[in-house]
Amino acid sequence: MNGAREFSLSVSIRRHDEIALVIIDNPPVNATSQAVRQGLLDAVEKINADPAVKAGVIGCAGKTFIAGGDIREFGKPPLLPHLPDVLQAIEDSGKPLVAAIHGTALGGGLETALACHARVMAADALVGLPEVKLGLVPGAGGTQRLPRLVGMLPALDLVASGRQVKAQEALSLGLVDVVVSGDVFEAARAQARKLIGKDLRRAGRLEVPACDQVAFAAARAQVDKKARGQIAPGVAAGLVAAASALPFAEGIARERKTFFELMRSDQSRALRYVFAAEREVARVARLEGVAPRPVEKVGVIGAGTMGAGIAVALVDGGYDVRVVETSAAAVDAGVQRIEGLWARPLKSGKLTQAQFDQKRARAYVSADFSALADCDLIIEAAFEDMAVKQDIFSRLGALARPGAVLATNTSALDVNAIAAFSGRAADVIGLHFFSPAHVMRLVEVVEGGRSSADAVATGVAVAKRLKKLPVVCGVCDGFVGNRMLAVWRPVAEMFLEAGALPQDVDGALEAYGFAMGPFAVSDLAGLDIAWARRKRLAATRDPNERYASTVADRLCDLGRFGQKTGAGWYVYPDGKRTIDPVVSELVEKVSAEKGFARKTSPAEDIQRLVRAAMINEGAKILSEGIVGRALDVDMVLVHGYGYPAWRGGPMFEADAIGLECILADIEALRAFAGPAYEPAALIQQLADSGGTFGELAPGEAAPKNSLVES
Ligand code: T1G
Repeated sequence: MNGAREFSLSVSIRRHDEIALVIIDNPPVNATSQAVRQGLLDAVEKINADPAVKAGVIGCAGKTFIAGGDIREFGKPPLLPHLPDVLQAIEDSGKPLVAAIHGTALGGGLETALACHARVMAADALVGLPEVKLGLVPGAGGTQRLPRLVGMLPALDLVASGRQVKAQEALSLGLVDVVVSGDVFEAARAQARKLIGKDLRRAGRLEVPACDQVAFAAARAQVDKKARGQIAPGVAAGLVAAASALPFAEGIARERKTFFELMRSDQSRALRYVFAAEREVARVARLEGVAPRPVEKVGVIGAGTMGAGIAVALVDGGYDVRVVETSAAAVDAGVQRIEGLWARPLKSGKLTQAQFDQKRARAYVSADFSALADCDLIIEAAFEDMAVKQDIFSRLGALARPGAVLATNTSALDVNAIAAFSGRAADVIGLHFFSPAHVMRLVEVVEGGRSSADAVATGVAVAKRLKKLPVVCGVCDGFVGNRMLAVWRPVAEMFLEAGALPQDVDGALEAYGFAMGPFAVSDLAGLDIAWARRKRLAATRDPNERYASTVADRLCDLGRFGQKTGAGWYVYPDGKRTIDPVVSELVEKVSAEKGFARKTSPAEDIQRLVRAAMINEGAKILSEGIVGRALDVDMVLVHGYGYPAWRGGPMFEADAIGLECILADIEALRAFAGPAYEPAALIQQLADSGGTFGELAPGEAAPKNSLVES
């Protein structure tokens, strides 16, 4: 090495004394692309070849340490040098190499650090092996080096969950050696200096610490249970188990083989699609270049469950919030609800008392509507009743400052009608949050027929600042998510009348990977809400158009509104979901009344037809121009309705299965559920032309002059 500085494409070496500083600079997240791998390998060779250098520090430029393998290279033929070989060279280096971790060291990034001889971590950094979240396992030694450093049980937890670990936990696990709040590079240099001339600790050559086999088996069983159909966590657990059974080199070989097998799996393809879609969803072509309006102060109307959750999300996102209620009593209840949402993190220590007080001070709750006058954005989360909305939006039209964006959180009412009440429809959008609003990431940003582009862009920008996933959609009954639910939920109920029981349908969909089946969800949400909606719609809808929820109506007649009344589709002794023979009898009675000869349906039929109903409605939503891209539909279902992410979402899955097959499923659905389930023309067209939903250009499926097309 000559001089103080040498460069490869993305890796440079800087040297002032006997410690060489290896800096990776590969924006945006310093992924281990081919140039980085080659640069690292060259750096290790140079450090070992230069007698003036005694040790090295490996760190990164920019906001983060290496965030992992380069996802853009996944699925393509791997280019030399392979990361495991580079890391082996790091571990085998005759001179000490120390990782200087700031930002996030994830996947291949943490594996690089594990191959170093010591790790220094910034106090606010995070480390983890999130590969299972991409349907993969660590592929560069993570499953073999980690157990040797931290022990079998902690390694199993980290590898199978993919969770990120904070500095203090990493230190106490022995995952890192030093945590610093100051300059991480300086601390790493000091650590490297200490190691000069010492016996180096090489993770791959350590013994795996002994582990209680019974506890390990129990932890593995827990991993399988939690995975609900996802392959990678169980496979990752198996690799950790192999670490104690096989020599290091054999463990590494097995890990690598498994990594490539999973890379080719449908589940990994789906999860990588979801990763990309989560980042793509907020980029809407027609909003490109449209500046959002500046927002600092946000008003929230209503401090019920939704309003309180929205207020907390806004404060957490750094906004000043004014919440208005209608009476002193409602203000008190609202304050309690808002404080209640911060109570748990306060109790667990995630939030200090000072942080709690600060947050609390940023949410001003009052019964004074005029407190909204200087807000930049006002989100109405009041009762779902058009007369209530009319009153609020006509008052807002007069009160809100010019240029303020007015948003409704309605989930069921017409945003265009609500906008009209304000007299300034260009300022009005929908911001449909999902409950609990401070937790759920999905937000449907509803673009009314007269919404201005910058009002919509403002909704997107605010949602992004809240770290949420904004899906821009047009106005229709239920927008994307609830509209699809309104179509597939009745199919679930039809299976009851045909011969299944609630636990059969829930069991089939939970086995499919949904977090909860529809009847369990309905017990959680309360049966009364949908009941009220059915009664409201019954007046205007053709009763034959879709299935009327007879069993659900009977349960409501009995006052069984779900968990809050202790009984609904199930009963809940000690809070545990339990089958109720009363419900079974009721279901059988309704079948008999309607003249159905009950016969059980295989779980596969339930899964196939429910999925067909979703895909069919998703296609209609696309071809009406309610959303521009199939990924918009998928993000709503995955993030708002528990569709298993490892299946990618209904539209992605439809493409993966093949639209010919899906069309046949929809025909079977129509035969089962009636003419309301007419196949969408778009699916037929795509099946005929060999196209897919994923290949459609944004807005391509929509009619000319629709919102998404323009
Ligand atoms: N490869 C390529 N690009 C990546 C990337 C990666 N690993 N991670 C992020 N990006 C892009 C992302 O698409 C976006 O680009 C931009 O960086 C900013 O990301 C052998 C092979 C690091 C915590 O799973 O968790 O290692 O969309 O918007 O909120 O075992 O990105 O703007 O064009 O998310 O600040 C394991 C995935 C890989 C980490 C930053 N690693 N990334 O979050 O910004 S598997 C991961 C993240 C592996 C080895 C195997 C987050 C982040 P664009 P962002 P952020």
